[in-house]
Amino acid sequence: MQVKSFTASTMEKALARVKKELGPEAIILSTRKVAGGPGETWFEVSAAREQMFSPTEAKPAEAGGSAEMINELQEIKGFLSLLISSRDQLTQLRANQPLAELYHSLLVRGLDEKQLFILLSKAAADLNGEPADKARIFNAFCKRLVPKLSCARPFQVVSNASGPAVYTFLGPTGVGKTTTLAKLAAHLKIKRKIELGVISLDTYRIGAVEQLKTYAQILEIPFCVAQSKSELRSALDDFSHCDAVMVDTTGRNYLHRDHVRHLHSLFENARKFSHFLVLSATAKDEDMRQTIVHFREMDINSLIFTKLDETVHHGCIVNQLVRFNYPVSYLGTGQRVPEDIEPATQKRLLSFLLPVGNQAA
Ligand SMILES: Nc1nc2c(ncn2[C@@H]2O[C@H](COP(=O)(O)OP(=O)(O)O)[C@@H](O)[C@H]2O)c(=O)[nH]1
Ligand SMILES: [Mg+2]
Repeated sequence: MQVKSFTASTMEKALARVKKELGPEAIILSTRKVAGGPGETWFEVSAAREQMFSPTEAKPAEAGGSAEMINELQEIKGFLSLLISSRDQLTQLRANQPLAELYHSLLVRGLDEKQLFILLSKAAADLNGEPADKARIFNAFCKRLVPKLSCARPFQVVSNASGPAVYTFLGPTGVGKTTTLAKLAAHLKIKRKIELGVISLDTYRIGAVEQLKTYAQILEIPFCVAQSKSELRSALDDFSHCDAVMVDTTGRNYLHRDHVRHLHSLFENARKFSHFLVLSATAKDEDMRQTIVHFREMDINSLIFTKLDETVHHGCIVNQLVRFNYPVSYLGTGQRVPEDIEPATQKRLLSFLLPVGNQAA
């Protein structure tokens, strides 16, 4: 990244110099008025552009290093545009140095800039004239956040008092629904000795049932496939002696609301289901938000976030909890079945705000 400042007698002239020297791709970092000669005002523009080289131009011996540098540059570029897009908030925060520093450090953990700004401003106001150092503001911020980080314990009591409890695993394709179901089924069957049944609801006839069938066989849990609403009903009847039934679904692109509606229709007018909405921590914040919005028409028991091991920034999990009123029940932390899953706790969720390496395990 090359950063340069340009000064000229008018803003237009300064910008024209930026364009001439750094090219049309230049990113404007800041503009300000500066004192020129006596009684004169000049304009200064700081701008940046990426260095002009590409991986294909690099010599073979340098290729590895260059690719790494390009990655870093891309990260810096992304961060700079993030800073620029949130400059209105920053102007307000800049006056308060510790607040501004906290804002930056939480922003890079993936927290939503607007929510962050609101919560931090409230936290600063909570201090009521106490010295506003970083630790105190962070404490007040956490106090504001904690009530929004609720955790669910869906399997605390599992009994067949009024028929089996039915748990469904819903969510986009590839997030880890089947794997999570298998992890939890293993836990319930082996540690809790709960009598289980597993149904694979494959209404799109994708045929992705082998994976779950194998897990069910290993765990010696009765398994069946249902391909329609009526088949689901009769499968549930077959498992009426169980304490709990777990229903896997074939994921779809739930950015389309119609796909959620179709899924919803399969569970309507039937018994009470506990729906888990499974989401991957690696998904983009906005896509996750949109998916949850579409699922609001269903009665979601709790959210499950998977693939925490595949990303270092978990802020987008916190964002969904601040935005929506859903509790989290489990966090998936790897591919191993059944080990890589843990019940969500407030402590663990709060640790997502700390620098990587200081997070609770
Ligand atoms: N790294 C990691 N991979 C996971 C996790 N959960 C699931 N996976 C992997 O994600 C892929 C898709 O999982 P699957 O359960 O088939 O997703 P589904 O399409 O939602 O049922 C598989 O390769 C899983 O091993 C997790 O917590 N961490
Ligand atoms: Mg699956």
